[in-house]
Amino acid sequence: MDGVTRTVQIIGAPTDYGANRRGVDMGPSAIRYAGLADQLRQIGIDVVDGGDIPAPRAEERDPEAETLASGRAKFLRETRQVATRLADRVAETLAAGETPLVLGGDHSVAIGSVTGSARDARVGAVWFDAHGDFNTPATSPSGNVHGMPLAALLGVGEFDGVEWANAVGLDAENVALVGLRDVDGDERRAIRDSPVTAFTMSDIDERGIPAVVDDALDVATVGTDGVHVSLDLDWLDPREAPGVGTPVRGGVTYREAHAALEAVAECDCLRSLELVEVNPILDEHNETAALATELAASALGKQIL
Ligand code: Z70
Ligand code: MN
Ligand code: MN
Ligand code: MN
Repeated sequence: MDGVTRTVQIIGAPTDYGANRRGVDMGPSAIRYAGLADQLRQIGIDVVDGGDIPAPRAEERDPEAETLASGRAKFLRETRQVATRLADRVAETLAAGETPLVLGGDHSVAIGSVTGSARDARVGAVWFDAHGDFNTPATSPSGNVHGMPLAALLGVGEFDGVEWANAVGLDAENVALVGLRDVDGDERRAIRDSPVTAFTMSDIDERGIPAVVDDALDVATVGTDGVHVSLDLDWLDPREAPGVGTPVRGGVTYREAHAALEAVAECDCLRSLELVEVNPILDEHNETAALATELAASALGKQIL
């Protein structure tokens, strides 16, 4: 992107049915309110806010959808509907030469963002998250689809047919998870059996964030046309990011997070970006949304000097 002004298109995906707590559907509003568009304009990016894609609200859902879950995945029909719409929007945005910046919503929206990003190109993915997001309806302890998007995207497990979820241009060999510290039993086995590369918090402790993120970006760029970065705010320590549905102690610090996303900018490989799991109801003075905004600016090239 050197010398070319990047145009970023903001796409809100206000879902909460993939998560275990209400409120994450307000993430797009909170992140916009924190000044996302202005902060990106200040670093010379053209910003278009494409608004929110329609997402079924809790009150409009089939009240039985939770119990009629297929396998053990709640609201798969809603997930599929939103993923399909979002995939189209992301693919159209890329076709127009713009960079999609998706605001969740719970992490189930990633099924749409990645499917769209990997529709007409070979894409790698870097997944900054406390969780593996590698459960399937059969292995999930909760039935919440936000714990399953990577499995769905890689065609692992049975999701009422996978053709709608499976990202054509994404190979497991080009997926790197970074910052794992809360993984379920069967999920752990699935990650170990998969060609994905997983870096845990122990790896970060031992090697430091620059080396780990450099390796993750290598995994995601080998043989691909670009990288999708999925940032679950629960990746950070809950002291820095309290406004998330599933806080897990022992996450990365504010400075490690910035260093990681600055490395993404440095890589000059960012194709699409998403910020998910910000829950304003659980937040303190919108600080998690503000942090998401800052980290997006770092990923898109903001420098201190
Ligand atoms: C657990 C599950 C989860 C958040 C992913 C948790 C999943 N592994 N939680 N992201 N915030 O229910 O599958
Ligand atoms: Mn996640
Ligand atoms: Mn998570
Ligand atoms: Mn390298």
